[in-house]
Amino acid sequence: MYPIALLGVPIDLGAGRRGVDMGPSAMRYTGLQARIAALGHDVCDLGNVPTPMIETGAPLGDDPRLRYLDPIWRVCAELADRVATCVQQGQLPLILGGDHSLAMGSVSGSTRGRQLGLIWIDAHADFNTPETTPSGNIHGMSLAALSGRGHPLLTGLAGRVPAIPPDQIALVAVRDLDPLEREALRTSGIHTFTMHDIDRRGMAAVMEQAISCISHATDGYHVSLDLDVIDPKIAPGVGTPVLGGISYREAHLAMELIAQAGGLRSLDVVEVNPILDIHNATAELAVELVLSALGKRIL
Ligand code: Z70
Ligand code: MN
Ligand code: MN
Ligand code: MN
Repeated sequence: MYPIALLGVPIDLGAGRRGVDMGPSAMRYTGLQARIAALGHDVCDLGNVPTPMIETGAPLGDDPRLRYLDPIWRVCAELADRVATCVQQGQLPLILGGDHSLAMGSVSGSTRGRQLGLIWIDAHADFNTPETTPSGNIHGMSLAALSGRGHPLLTGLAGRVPAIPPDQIALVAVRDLDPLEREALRTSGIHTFTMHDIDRRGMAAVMEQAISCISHATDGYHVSLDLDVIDPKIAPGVGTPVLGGISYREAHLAMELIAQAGGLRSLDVVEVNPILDIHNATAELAVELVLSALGKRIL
């Protein structure tokens, strides 16, 4: 296994609600680094990527369909460089968010000089574009941008468009789509596994298929885990709670299958919102899921 490099990105400019900027602290507070080391991994914490705040004048920009475009692009460009440097040094970057806009940077950096598959585990598809967004929140556009759709500043972060071709992307456990986003997703070529598929076929069958269909002609995969995929009864501390998510057991199973498949090259854990959390339970769960993805087993 690769040495692990932790990178925090306390960004909330891509989300409509404030609080996910505290996600990196909440996850570190649980003893994340020591617990990864206890699995037998080399692990270092590279600190946070500097992120502007609304209060200190982050520019909103003049397009209400792309709120905070310029500062989000800057943070993502910096994150992409830091992640690419980690990869060059043979590390596996673990990115602590922050809202899901940061994945445009982490995935772009991790796929630089190689072709990764992408597994996006989320209640949402994050497949809006400036033309379809109901909110103007860029965290609802990050998967679209990585697949080549959206504002050129965002689609261009990897230096090639698309950063990840749609047929190398698997979207898992989605349950909340906007009407125009849904139409775009249906014809996108992205391998999509909804909550319905998980209910019908079970998480193991879905994850095995998701991993296999993004593993042709790729050098491993990036996993982007949005904590709002988990049912809000178990994970209340997220940016956007949506009823009917995956269970605690299903979430662990998904991460264990990712670990066992052996292709994990980089990982985001995003949208943890300590303001809505109960005794840091969601951050604690996020960290447990990271440990499962990094190979922790019951026996
Ligand atoms: C909605 C939008 C979203 C995450 C919410 C919500 C998107 N589709 N993504 N929480 N992580 O505003 O585009
Ligand atoms: Mn998301
Ligand atoms: Mn989401
Ligand atoms: Mn494919």
